[in-house]
Amino acid sequence: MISNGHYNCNAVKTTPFGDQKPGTSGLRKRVKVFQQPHYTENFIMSILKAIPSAENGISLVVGGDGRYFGKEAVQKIIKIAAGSLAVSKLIIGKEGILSTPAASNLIRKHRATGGILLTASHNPGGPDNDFGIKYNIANGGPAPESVTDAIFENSKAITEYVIADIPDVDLSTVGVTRFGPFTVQVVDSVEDYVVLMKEIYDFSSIKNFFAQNPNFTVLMDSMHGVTGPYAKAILVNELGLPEKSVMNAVPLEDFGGGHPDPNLTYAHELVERVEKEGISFGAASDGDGDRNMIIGKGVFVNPSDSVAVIADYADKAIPYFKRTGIKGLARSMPTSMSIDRVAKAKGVKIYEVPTGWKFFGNLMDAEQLSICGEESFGTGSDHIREKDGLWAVLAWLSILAYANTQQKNIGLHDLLQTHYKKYGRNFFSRYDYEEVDSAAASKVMAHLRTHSVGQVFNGYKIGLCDDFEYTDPIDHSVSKNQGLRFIFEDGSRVIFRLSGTGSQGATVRLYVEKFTEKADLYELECQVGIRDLIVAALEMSRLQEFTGRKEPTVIT
Ligand code: VG1
Ligand code: CO
Repeated sequence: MISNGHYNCNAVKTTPFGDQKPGTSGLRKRVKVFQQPHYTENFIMSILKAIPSAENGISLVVGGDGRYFGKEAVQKIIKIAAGSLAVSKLIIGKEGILSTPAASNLIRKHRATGGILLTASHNPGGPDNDFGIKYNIANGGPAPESVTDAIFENSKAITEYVIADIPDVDLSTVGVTRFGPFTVQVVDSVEDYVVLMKEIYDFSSIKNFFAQNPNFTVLMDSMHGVTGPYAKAILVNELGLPEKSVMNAVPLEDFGGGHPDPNLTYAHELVERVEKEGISFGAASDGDGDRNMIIGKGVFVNPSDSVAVIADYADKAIPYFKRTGIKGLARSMPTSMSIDRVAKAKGVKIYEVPTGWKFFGNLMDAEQLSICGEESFGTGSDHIREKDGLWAVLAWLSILAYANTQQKNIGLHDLLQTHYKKYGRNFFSRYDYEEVDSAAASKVMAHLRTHSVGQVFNGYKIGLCDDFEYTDPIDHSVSKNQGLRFIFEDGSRVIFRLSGTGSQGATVRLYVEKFTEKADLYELECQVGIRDLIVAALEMSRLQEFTGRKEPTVIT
């Protein structure tokens, strides 16, 4: 037993679990795995050990999406942080709740050393589902691979962790609790985030737009994830929309049994209501509030198009970008090249990074990147270092407000069609094959690696193929094996990746993209537009034969 004169600390002997390797975005496992004796403690200790000591002590923001096991994990973090004697302060969201973007904002605002985010994002929650722990660094963004590798190495060598003998901290009231030199500050989860959004957007112009278009209806589905209170504060309290504009607004530990992933499959309740009630603007966000989906009656905004349209309008429709200008644009490799055309027209640089938001952070810190996105319903900017679901919703509302000052009655469908007319259309679709047998998934990838330039599949001739590799232009770190990429001679692309966020078996992601400038294809249903490319992809991967799957789990 050790004492710092204020409380006792107990060293607990432990042994490593070999599987604590963070994936695309933190460590995600079944709750039951995290509930094993020492499992969560080992990982928290491994994170703390990877943080360099700070002169005035380490300060960390802590919070999560409210999923099952979150509150227990917060209390464990408090005790291990106090026990480390290196951490001087924790800033924790009330009830342990913080959306991922709100946590990113708090880290930056408080100039904290970093943050621990308790979320498995879009993965289902509850005792039989997933939990997750992610470490973010001082810029507010997910830790880069150098840090997650260090955490993994620590977890493989751990022999003990130290836990302070202090009582549980009351997370239900905002305030400060001191244990000698160690402070726990519980903060309002929503307040600072609303302030940030008001700095970025002109709320009064959005309100004006609503006032002048009384038939314009909004429905936001928080999917019982973390954004309910944030969406209410912004859409209802600030922008004056009726209370009923936010559905599934109460965060639940198991997301009401749903899969809190805002896509056409899992957000079907929203999709059905938008169609039935003729809603003009529908939106959904995921468990931790960093993803977004934008739809309207009869229209789905593909995330790759979404970031391109936002980038196109940002410096006209959004005060933040009127001030900062557009420094550069970026997308993850599988995301369609729609935004590349906007970058070209604007004369700014476009960056192509691997999948995962952590790859955008350095470019933003170096002031070379303003707006970026991923095809996986992630859109964001350099206002924080995470993707941001409600930010995207407000971006689209701002663009609609602006477009309607130029011409009357412009809706989502008009904005997309105008975009296609100006830039052409990138058909894009992603097929997910979830919980596939891991060995079968490896066979698919191995078979794909045997292909080479010049081979033809369903009429598509391979012009370039590689395993995507990225060298960070700022710190020159190299990330290898980021997805198998086939670019055909007509510029169409087919990409295969294994997911790094699943917790069971393997998830194979197949991405296809095809560009057209034929105006008669701008209204075409996307799946029809890419059908022949899907045939090529299935043929070249022999995916159906190896995995036994005839259909994907989710099509976006
Ligand atoms: C997926 C997405 C990726 C996203 C990541 C985290 O990763 O494809 O684009 O950044 O999830 O999103 P993977 O490795 O499963 O393809 V979130 O909202 O779950 O933090
Ligand atoms: Co998320």
